[in-house]
Amino acid sequence: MKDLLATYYFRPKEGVDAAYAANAIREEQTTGTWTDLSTVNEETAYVHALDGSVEDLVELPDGGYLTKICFPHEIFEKGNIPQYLSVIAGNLFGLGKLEAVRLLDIDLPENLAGCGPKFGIDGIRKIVGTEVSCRPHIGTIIKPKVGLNPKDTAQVAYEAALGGLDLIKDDETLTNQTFCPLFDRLEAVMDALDRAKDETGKQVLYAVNVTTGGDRIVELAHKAVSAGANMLMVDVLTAGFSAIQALAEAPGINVPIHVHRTMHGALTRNPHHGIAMRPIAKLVRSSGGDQLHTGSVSGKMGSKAGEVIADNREITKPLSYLKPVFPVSSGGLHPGKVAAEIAKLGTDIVLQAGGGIHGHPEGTTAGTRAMLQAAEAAILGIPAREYATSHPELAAALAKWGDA
Ligand code: CAP
Ligand code: MG
Repeated sequence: MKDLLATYYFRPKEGVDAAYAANAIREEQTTGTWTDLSTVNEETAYVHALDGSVEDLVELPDGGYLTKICFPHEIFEKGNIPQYLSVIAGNLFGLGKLEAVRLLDIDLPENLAGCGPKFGIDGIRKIVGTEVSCRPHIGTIIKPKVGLNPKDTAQVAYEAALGGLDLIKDDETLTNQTFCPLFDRLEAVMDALDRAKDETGKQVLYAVNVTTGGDRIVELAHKAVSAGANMLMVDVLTAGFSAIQALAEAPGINVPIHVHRTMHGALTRNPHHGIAMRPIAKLVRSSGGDQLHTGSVSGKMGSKAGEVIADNREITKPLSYLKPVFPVSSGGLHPGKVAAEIAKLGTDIVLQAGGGIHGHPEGTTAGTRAMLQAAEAAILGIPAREYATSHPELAAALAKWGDA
């Protein structure tokens, strides 16, 4: 199918017929408005090619409705994701006849898809050298999330790398503030990772947060790569999908893109209204994000396990035209939660811990080791408490945070 099928949940206002409401969504998002138009007549009847259609309407036990709307592919400007969103996720959220409406999913056809990730899971694993071990990547967010200067940030990165992890990243609110200028930080962290590599032999990724205005992000990313960055990070919802797309398509930016989703709760959290994570995740894959925060099953952020599992399946499922995205499980994780994450999400996952590493009683290196030990235990099928009897770093983490 060349057209785009969008699935919505909606609740009509009292007294509004459900079929009328579903059609009102279709009309508002395609060729119509609230009344008939003199500009649509026999001579301009060709515009009806863009009318789209309501394909399905099902009443749900909670009194809401599920509907699928088919948008003709010609209504989209290929590759223009802001325009896609104005069609599938635009005015409809404010329609007065609706109590609530939520975009649940999209079937984005190949002819409308973007270039996709340059690296994907296999490409990232290759850089780090984990392609044969079949374990999750272990990552950390440097904490405190803001405030450290470049020298101290690099020291934390060095200590984390000594523990053997795969990924270090900036937090979503750290960009290029005066207390920690981006290029000073990048240079110091990459130097620290080189020193750690001399000791461990292992290449660690550092996702430097290049989130900035649309007129500056590509230039900033180019400069970051020239200065030695081996991964870039973007806050997709604050910067926009175009930011990812611009970086993924820019010649010369040959490093993976880590995608954070800060602000997503404003869209995803209300189960009846807004935009579910699924379409956001699919658009990130299409735009070229290599790894993406999709939520955890046991962490602090209130994600729903079933949705995280299904979203991860969608962004990792094989497609001939888009590489799979590495799903990132993060937010309140610590070694005691690793077994639950692996049991539900598998091993093709990035498990990130900020507080759960830098809050370890013996410091960052021990915290990193404890996360890796917890992953080893889970993969071997050994309970963390049992594994901890011969792994002191894991024992100290479990003593502080427990194993649930
Ligand atoms: C995790 C994190 C991430 C959250 C965001 C934080 O840190 O860096 O931003 O994971 O949620 O600041 O909370 P901790 P999500 O490990 O210290 O909790 O991944 O669900 O988008
Ligand atoms: Mg964060």
